[in-house]
Amino acid sequence: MLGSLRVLTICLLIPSFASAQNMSLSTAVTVKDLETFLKAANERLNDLSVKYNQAQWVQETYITDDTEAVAAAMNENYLQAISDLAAEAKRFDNLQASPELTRQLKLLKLLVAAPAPNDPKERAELARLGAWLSGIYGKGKYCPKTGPFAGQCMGQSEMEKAMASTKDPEVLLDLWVGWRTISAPMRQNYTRFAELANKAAREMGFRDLGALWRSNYDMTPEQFSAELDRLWNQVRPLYLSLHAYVRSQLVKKYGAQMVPPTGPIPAHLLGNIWAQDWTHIYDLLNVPSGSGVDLTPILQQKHIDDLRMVRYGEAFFTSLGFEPLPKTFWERSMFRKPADRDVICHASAWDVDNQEDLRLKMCIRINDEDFRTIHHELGHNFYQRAYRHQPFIFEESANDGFHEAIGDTIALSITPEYLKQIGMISDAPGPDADIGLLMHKALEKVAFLPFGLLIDQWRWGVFSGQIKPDDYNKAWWQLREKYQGVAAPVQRTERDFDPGAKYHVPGNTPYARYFLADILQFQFHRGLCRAIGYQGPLHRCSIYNNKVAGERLKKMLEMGKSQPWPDALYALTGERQMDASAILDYFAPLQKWLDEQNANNGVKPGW
Ligand code: X8Z
Ligand code: ZN
Repeated sequence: MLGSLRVLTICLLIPSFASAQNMSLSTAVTVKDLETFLKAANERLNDLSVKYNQAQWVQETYITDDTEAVAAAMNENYLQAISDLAAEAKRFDNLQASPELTRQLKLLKLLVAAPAPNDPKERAELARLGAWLSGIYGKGKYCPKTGPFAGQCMGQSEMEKAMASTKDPEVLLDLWVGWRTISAPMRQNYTRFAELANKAAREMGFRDLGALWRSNYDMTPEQFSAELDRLWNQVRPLYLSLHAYVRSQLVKKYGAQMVPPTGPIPAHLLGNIWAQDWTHIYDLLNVPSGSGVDLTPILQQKHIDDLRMVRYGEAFFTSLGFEPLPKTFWERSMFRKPADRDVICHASAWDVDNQEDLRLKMCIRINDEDFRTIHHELGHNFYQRAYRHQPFIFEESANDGFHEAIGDTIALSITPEYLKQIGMISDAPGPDADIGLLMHKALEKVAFLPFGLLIDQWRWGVFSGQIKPDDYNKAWWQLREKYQGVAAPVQRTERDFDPGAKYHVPGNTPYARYFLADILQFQFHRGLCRAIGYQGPLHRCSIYNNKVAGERLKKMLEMGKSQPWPDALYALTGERQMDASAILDYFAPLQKWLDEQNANNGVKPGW
């Protein structure tokens, strides 16, 4: 395969003495040439990506210097192939071909989140730094010296559990500061990593790496930025209502000294290391009803283990008409945190051979949150399998927000009625529980929105040079305050590197996808509920067991990235625009309630 590509490259040579006519003859490329090129490119990339997936799987489930080196080497090969192919593809720039072929050519350059520089030394350095950053995060542990967790050394998974379990502000502060000691050492290598990936993006013709990331949405990078602003402005009033109410209740709990009644909320008090999901402070919020169904005690009482939790997730998909997961999924996945080695606990879904070798990697805890996260991850796996017949370049979601939204769409169907149907509970709470139910969901989904947005606002600033290394942390906290209305509980300096305490920064995973997914999942949910003729409130709709919904979903998933995303969105919802009106519809009763509470308590939204 490499040989045939080299032959194609040779065709590029234009003899300097060629006449105009000869030139057009010798450089003329045909649609047939393009087809041959793309076929070979898809095969080569598929082959190298499988090798990289295998090495990366081993690295992430067994972090050592050696597995890091092997993963870096495989990544380097894959990156090199993309750079070579992107360069070769230039010969087809002026060729008129079908939209499908032209799209593959365009997407070829956008396949990776960190392209490789042309210089082989720099390429190797970039791959090494990428593996090092991912490894240092996975190995990162904080060992409190005092308090209830003294004597334990905690990685991401234990930290999440600890932050969710205590309301003691001193303990929370210690954990919050402690977790950020793992990221300070990343600063220098992250700076270099960003520099190299940026250089490569420029060599490929993009303004910077951020522009490359924003070019993957079937519109210009500028249009995409504007699109995000539009969506954010649609949901911002809902976020402000929630923020104001939560802050007023935290003032009651912790006092106005600690929580400024009109200012940003201290980031360590929201029940989560990054303040991105606030569900764990539900019981501080004085909501008149319970939170709907909390699965944590139910799973524990019923002795449902990690494997069975995954089986429940699979059963939802099969109820829609999807094939069960392959046998190898159950043999090769990692469901449990191994006791004897460092692994990356942050959950992820894999398709190692880009066909059937689906896997889940997760340190499952037996609780409500992980029950939902399992559905999130399986959404990736069922998507991956649905588009496996596409050429490699199209083996992706319509845009990256779609990939993140599928499992969450399914999880929106985990309604009390569904839980009753599968025997998890005996009675579904009635409409008087709705505010509690919606509040619980809003603490997950609405609280997340500005967080989903700001991570890449920061990275785009870093990549464009607008945010200089000397201001990394300062700019980070400015964005945290601007979008989320949260503040660092203690002074931070440029010796810290707080963005690195979030997996996706050292892992170099673009993050705008999660913001989009947060909007899209409600749009998908509304579309599917309409398609099955459901007419009640959206938060009580479940598509469980509905083959009509399953068929709709499958149709979109099978398209992969072969069509512009508005076409995929249309296939599922009949709509062509990403639209936050569905998330607003879903939470409308809660927003009304929040606004009443805020008005009655004299609480003004904003900070
Ligand atoms: O990273 C994830 C998934 C894997 S794609 C577990 N999520 C984001 C996060 O944890 O920060 C899901 C929600 C947002
Ligand atoms: Zn995901």
